[in-house]
Amino acid sequence: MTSVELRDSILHHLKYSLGKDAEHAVTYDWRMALSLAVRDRITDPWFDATRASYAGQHKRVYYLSMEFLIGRLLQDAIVNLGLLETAQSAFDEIGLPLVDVLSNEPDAALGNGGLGRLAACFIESLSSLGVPAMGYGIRYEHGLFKQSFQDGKQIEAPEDWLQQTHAWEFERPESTYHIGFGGTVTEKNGRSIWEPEDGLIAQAFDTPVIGWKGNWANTLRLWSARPTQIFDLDQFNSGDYIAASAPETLARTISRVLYPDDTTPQGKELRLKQEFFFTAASLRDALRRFDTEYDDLRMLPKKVAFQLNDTHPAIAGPELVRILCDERGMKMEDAITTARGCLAYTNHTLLPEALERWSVDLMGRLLPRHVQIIEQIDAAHAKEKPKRTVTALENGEVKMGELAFIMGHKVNGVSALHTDLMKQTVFKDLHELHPDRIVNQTNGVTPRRWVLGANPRLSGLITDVLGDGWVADLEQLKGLEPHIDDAGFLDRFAAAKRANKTDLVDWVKETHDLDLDPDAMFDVQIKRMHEYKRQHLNILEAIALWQEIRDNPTGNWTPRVKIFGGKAAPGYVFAKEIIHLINDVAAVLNADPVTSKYLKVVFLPNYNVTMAERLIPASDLSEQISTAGKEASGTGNMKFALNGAPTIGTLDGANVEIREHVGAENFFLFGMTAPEVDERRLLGDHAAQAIAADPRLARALDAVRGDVFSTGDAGRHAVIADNLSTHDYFVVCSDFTDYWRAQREVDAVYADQNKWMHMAALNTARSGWFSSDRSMRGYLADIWNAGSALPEK
Ligand code: CR1
Repeated sequence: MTSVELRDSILHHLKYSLGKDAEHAVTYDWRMALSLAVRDRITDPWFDATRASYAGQHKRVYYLSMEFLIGRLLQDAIVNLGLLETAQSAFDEIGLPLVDVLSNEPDAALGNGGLGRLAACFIESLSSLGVPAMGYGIRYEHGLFKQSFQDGKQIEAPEDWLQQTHAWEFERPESTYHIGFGGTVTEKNGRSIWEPEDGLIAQAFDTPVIGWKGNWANTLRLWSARPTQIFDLDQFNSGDYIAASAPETLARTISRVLYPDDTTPQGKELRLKQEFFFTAASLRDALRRFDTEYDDLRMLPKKVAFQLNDTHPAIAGPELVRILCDERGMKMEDAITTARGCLAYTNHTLLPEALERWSVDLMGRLLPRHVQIIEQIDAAHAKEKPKRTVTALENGEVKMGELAFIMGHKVNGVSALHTDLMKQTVFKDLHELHPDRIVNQTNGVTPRRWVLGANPRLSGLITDVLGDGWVADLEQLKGLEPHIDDAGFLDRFAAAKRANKTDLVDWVKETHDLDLDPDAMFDVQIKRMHEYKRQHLNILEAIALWQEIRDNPTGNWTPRVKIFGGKAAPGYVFAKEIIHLINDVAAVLNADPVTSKYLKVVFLPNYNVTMAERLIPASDLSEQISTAGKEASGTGNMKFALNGAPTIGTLDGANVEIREHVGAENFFLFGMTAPEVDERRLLGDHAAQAIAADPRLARALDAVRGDVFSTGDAGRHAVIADNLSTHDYFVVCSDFTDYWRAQREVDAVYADQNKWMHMAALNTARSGWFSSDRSMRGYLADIWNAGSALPEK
């Protein structure tokens, strides 16, 4: 496509799809017109892919996920279609900067963090690999909340990304399913029949996901909830307008927000309903597609793979069994075996509070037949493993992790360490019963978005040296290694980083009116706020460093900016306290005339995918400092390494593998290992011991406890100081001293820019293994037994 053709297509859409005259068009109109013009280019490959999937009778992969953190889609589509330069010239002619048009797009915030972003990377990789696949999820009207700060505290407001027309989706009014809740189960001729009492409609919205070079496109199908009866006219006519629209309001609630606060019984019920709603609709949809091609249900495991992204869709097990048995007449045992042949489960966390459990009371009320089926699944499992079995139903609760494990033919962890810990802890007993079921698939990230799209400067350098084959085969980055010492390579590498940092400095100035020095080290921790991720360890180190600089202001300090970003769950009080502390510390440090040239702290509000794309290419240091054993994998850690930011981190999650790949000498390791953490916790007073042994730590904690950072409201942050100096479950204090040591090592290396850039470039060259293409190949081979439908090259 030439830039003239693209320009004409844009102008055509501006006029005929948006009804705007170019003279009066605002940025929004241009962005929509460009999106529609680009979408037109996706439609043919998308149709071709669908036809090829049917024609080749390929096995289909269905990725069921509560979250798809897709972010902006326009630039991604343009990059994958190879239209970046074309779009650039088209807008040069139109007379508008393309960046302004691209940044007009709202972030689709249909996810919380890593789990949702992983789903988005996987769907893109499946398209790039040409695998017939589909993502299934919920079309949340308001995704994750919008975060802002007031007096340093987190304020939550509803996200409104769907206020504007979503340019990428196709509404499918004909693709609807009735989803039932409640009611009774009756027996007729030996078959159980569930007659739900309430119900609602799941309606599909499709977004095409185009792969690299536009060779293949898959669909992300998101379900929106609608009432069965839109409106009660009798009530309206009698004047009760609110009651008249109650059914609609109630139904819409299901697809309104991501993770409603489930600290209340209503919140819990809503969440379980959401999970069943999208899972049931997705299974029915996949079976409908199967029925158009095959008539023998026993073929199902050969032709269909359902991947459960965490336990949220784990109800798929009993629901698929119910459909096969109650509706299609299969024998219960065959139904269980067939369902298991299709299902596999990815575990993303060992944190007990995140492993879902539902009370049998609640589940029985909403899904009475499913509780019966879960009992039968347990019974069949006990028959299979009579000596010593494990059940999903226990003490009046349904344990969704166990259910997903028992109903999956494969269960995977998301990093080597996490998978090992799964075997030793949460699924120890089940693993002993089924030693072949657990496999590892280390996470990955898509190079199209996270290197090519987000970091054009670095990408340009890589392509100059290697050609563009690396984009679809990221391990080719290894080819950079012999060039690192070539004349000019490191200079160009450093210049790209420096220019990315300058862009960030300009943006921070413009949006937050803060002055940052691009020569300072940009030390970045961006991720959800959680005690196990230990943003408080990071800020404690900042406090200690500030105190030390004040003691010795003429010392040889390496200038640093600590940048934070991340949202705290609305009900997670302590995580919000940490945000408050970081903001208060930032206010004091940034206003200090003596120290602020060496140390600043910035907390950027409303961290999201777009902000990550801005920050990661401009980062020098990647903070991956979780308590060992707690971070299942991490994926941000991979993005930083790829973009040439060495890690300071613990031996946790995929950090372990990153360190193996980039080399121990290019990774700043600190802290206890997972077994050491467990052992340390056995000492009742581990925090007190650590504080007694390290005066720096004691002094920093005193500052937190006192009124140094409390602007007149003394004791404001005492909760944090008290927590850390008493039970300190996440062993912040016990890791502090070693963290401090590692940070000073970082300072020393950074002060030698040549050494630093060498290390940074090696991080890029050696991180190619962390592509989500590699992860997807692993799932295809070890879990799905499926493959690409594209002809071999
Ligand atoms: C983990 O915390 C991992 C992602 C994706 C998260 C993180 O370490 O990288 O999953 N888990 O695998 C999660 O969100 C509900 O659990």
